[in-house]
Amino acid sequence: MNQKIIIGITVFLGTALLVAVLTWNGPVEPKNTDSSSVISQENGVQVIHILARGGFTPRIVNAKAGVETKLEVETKGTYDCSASLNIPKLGIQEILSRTGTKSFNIPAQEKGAVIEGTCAMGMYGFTLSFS
Ligand SMILES: [Cu+2]
Repeated sequence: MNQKIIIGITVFLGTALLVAVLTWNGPVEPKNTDSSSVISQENGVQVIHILARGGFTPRIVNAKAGVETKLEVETKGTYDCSASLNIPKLGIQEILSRTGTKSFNIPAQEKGAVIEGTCAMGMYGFTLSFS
């Protein structure tokens, strides 16, 4: 290989690396489907905690049927439309504050019940399924 080609490849790779570093937005928050980490118990009430920012995390929550449930939706510098929350089945249509946590009571659900939430435009969503 002659020197010009080596220099050319080095410049190319260096530029590619620079572009990659400059355009990287940091680690993507895991859109996990592990429900256990977002469900807790509070005086016999099942508490589900969802983060609304760039969508909803987690997107799928497997919750327990037959118990009173509280849904907490947390916003953390949420400047996208996941702050506009719609849960048609519960009659919820809310604009959440940019940062904070809003709680919604969900009556005990039957086994197999599914509650879906979306942003106002329907591009982001999450599903609570009860079993
Ligand atoms: Cu949206």
